[in-house]
Amino acid sequence: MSLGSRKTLDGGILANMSNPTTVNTFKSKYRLVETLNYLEGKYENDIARDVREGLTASQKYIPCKYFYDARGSKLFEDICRLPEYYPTRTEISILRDIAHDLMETFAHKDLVELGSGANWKIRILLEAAGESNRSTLRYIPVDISESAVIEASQGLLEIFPELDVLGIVADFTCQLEVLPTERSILFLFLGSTIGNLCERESISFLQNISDNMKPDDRLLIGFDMVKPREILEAAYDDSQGLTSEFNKNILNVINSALGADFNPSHFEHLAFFNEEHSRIEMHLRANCDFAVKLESIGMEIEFKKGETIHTESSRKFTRASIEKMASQARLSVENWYSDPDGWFSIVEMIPDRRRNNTPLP
Ligand code: AVJ
Repeated sequence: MSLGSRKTLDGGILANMSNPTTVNTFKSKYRLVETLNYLEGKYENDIARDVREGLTASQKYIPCKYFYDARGSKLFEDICRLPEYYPTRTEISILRDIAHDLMETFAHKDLVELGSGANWKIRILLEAAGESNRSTLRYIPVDISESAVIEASQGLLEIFPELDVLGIVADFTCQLEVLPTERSILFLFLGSTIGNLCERESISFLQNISDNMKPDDRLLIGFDMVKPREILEAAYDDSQGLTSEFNKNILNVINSALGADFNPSHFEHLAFFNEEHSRIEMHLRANCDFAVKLESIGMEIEFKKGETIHTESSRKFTRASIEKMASQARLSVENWYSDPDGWFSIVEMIPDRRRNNTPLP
């Protein structure tokens, strides 16, 4: 183990926690802008382990974080503009409503966006902050996609040259320790990205944030709410086939990361609402029998016609399920914002110090 490396909860080794690579440095009008990559080296390890585990399970699966290479991040942006994909525009309409109140006194603090992706949402908040607040705050986008972090930062600095940006390329589910803590933080976890974590993972993730929050810190989370099945399923199986392309792109990511020979045309896109687990599931279903070689992990995996790879779960929430999760994670709900139809919610949470870390019965 090299200096500064540590073991993660899941037994992996993080070699770069104190040694990020600076991947991009450029000058805005006022400042030097840096992007730090904490994933380098770790990503290759993780994807090999995750794919080996996922493709040998009885229900084959691939973790959905591997959707987001440069092409996958772009495809997701295109999905966000689809008429069927309501979450993004609904969340943005809520953000527009609350941006002013949220940002008018936001100065000398850090805005940490977990799973930042494109810069559409943060632009709304930064605009509402006004130039004088904007020149004292710092924006810290955290994303697994290096291209998304760099492009979003550069785009923002063109509009707001006075802004201080620190880009971080990291896996926010297990690398929260890399975040600076000197100043008060408003954490943003938008887009219902939390829906990608299963119940257990989301509780321990939120608990981890809660335990590390300082008294003045705040957390805003976006949740996609339960609604009629037809609306949910159309959002994940659009008529232009973009979601299908996005889903199949995960195979290209694995082909290039692990020297695999997946043929995406051997799979069909499948998306359905699993009511029991209150989640949309996306799968890739084999349309014939074949085998796939994964060169760099020395494996060959057989597929039978009709068999699926589970590529994503996207949980849908109710007010009750959110409140339950918050209390299990030692967070208390401070404010609740929704659109008129109740299709999406943005919830403000703070650590629940009263509970004093005693587990619930
Ligand atoms: C980025 C995880 C919020 O679950 O709605 C969109 C990803 N998958 N279409 C979602 C996604 C298929 C999206 N999240």
